[in-house]
Amino acid sequence: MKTKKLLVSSLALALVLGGVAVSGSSVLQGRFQIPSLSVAKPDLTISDIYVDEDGKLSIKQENIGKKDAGSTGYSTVYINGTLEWTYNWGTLTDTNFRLAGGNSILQPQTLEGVNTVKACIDAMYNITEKDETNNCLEVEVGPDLVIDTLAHSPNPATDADQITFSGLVWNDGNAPSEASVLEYFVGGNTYPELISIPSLQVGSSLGYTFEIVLEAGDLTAQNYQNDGRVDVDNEVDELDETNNEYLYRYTVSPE
Ligand SMILES: [Ca+2]
Ligand SMILES: [Ca+2]
Ligand SMILES: [Ca+2]
Ligand SMILES: [Ca+2]
Repeated sequence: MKTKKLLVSSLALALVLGGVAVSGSSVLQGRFQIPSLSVAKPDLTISDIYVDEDGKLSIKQENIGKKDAGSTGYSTVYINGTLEWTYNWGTLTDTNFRLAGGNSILQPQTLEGVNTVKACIDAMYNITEKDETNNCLEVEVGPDLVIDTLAHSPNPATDADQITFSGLVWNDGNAPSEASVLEYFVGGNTYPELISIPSLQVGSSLGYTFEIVLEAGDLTAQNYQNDGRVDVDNEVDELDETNNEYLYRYTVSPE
């Protein structure tokens, strides 16, 4: 097999060299058409869809090809299966996405809740591209609150310690979340602690850390299970409503 490949490569090289050597001959150029194999083309794509920190739907248009795309073209945006906007590129102020290696963020309007957004670039097929199959992207956008990183201090704790429970609520989605309420039951308590969680941007580093402090002697020595539930009143429509609870087990020992 190696020998065969080598032979094919040598033949291709010979053809290329032949093409260069006889580049003055229109007959041979027409027959081999070697130069067309290496012609650079644009490759337009939608590389990301999200809602930004100001609540605006944001669509990243890019040219990942090696050649600028022409100026005539259209992009379309669908919300939940309905065509909402058709953009004529000639009306856009930022058209860096047409340039090789360039990109632009298209922001139609603010968008709340959970929505399926589909965007297509070169939707009317005006541009010949290296790859015509990567021009549309569909993404479900919305917030996703999660409760995480539950802990207690000191750990291990005794029945003579003041115990601090802590945890992190953060937004694992791709859109900011509205304000919500966290319900946190300590041990077998009948009534939960209710903690107001502010509007959260996307990312664990932008989450909200809460603390609940119990006085020494509030918990007797035994095993416990705390139960934390984020967005307990379901004020926030989320990409995932099934990941909002966290059970936290620990032991309080006798002093
Ligand atoms: Ca493309
Ligand atoms: Ca195209
Ligand atoms: Ca969630
Ligand atoms: Ca919810």
